[in-house]
Amino acid sequence: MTRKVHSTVEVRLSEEVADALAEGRAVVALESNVITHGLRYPDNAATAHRVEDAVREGGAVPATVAVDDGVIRVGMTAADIERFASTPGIPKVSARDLPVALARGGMGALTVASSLIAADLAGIAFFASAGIGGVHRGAETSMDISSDLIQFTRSRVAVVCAGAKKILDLGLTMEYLETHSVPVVSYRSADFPAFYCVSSGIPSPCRVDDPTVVARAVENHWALGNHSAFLITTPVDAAEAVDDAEVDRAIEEAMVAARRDGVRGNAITKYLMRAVDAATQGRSSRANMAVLISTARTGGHLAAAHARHLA
Ligand code: PSU
Ligand code: MN
Repeated sequence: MTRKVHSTVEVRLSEEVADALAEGRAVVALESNVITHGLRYPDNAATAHRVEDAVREGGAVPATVAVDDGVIRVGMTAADIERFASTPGIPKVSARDLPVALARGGMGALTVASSLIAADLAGIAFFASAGIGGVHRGAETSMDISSDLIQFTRSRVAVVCAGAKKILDLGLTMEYLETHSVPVVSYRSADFPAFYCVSSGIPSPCRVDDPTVVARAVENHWALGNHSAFLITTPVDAAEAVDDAEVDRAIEEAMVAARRDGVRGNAITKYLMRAVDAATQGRSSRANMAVLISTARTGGHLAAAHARHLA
């Protein structure tokens, strides 16, 4: 099924996603940058499938989003996922890169920010990913703030995540979200999580345990006229988490190496993640896979509660 939006941008929904949306069933959008720039092949392909299965277990239809052949694809086949996972050099496409990526044609991997644009255009209310971008450590001199945060102020999508990676400055990330009135609700947990660590050490501004209350709150946010995201956090299972101190040390070392190698801009996230993975002998990658799957399951469960609320 094909839909044209704003006359020049084509948003192509898979039949399953189009049917689910038409019938008011729950759909959860999923990013593709984590496939191409997060994990390595073949772990990335296997994880992308397990993430889709987890959304289904939660009670929703998964919709992985990507740029393919100059159109925004919403909902991908197993063959599409395999192609994205195994093709080297697919560009990372964040919000500002999207117009040129679509004009050029070819493949593009969508970040959280550009995935929210795709979800909003397709009419999908929920998105799940393990770790959002945020304010980087040292942002007071580098000015590096992920456009994920800016997009949260523009897209009407509920974002389910395990907080943000510890490679970021999580305190400043929370301040940014507060300044821009992006609600942050922690589902069945007290702290703002830190991706593959259960807690960032920062208490969440708000804990909610009832999925119906989450669903109502999301709708209230939009009913109040906000054209912005609603953040819901869910932490990694303690058994899958990595040790805080070990990750912190690895990050400090990776940041020194990044400065030495002159890495900055949109390449820094992947560089730091890979360095932390090497320093933890692959433990952070395994935790990364676990947290992607658990977040997707909770995303499916909350999207289903939201669809029931609207029914
Ligand atoms: N979180 C991860 N791994 C990732 C990313 C986030 O655990 O690869 C990606 C997401 O696609 C996110 C992007 O949207 O990094 C943010 O990049 P930047 O900081 O350049 O905006
Ligand atoms: Mn950046």
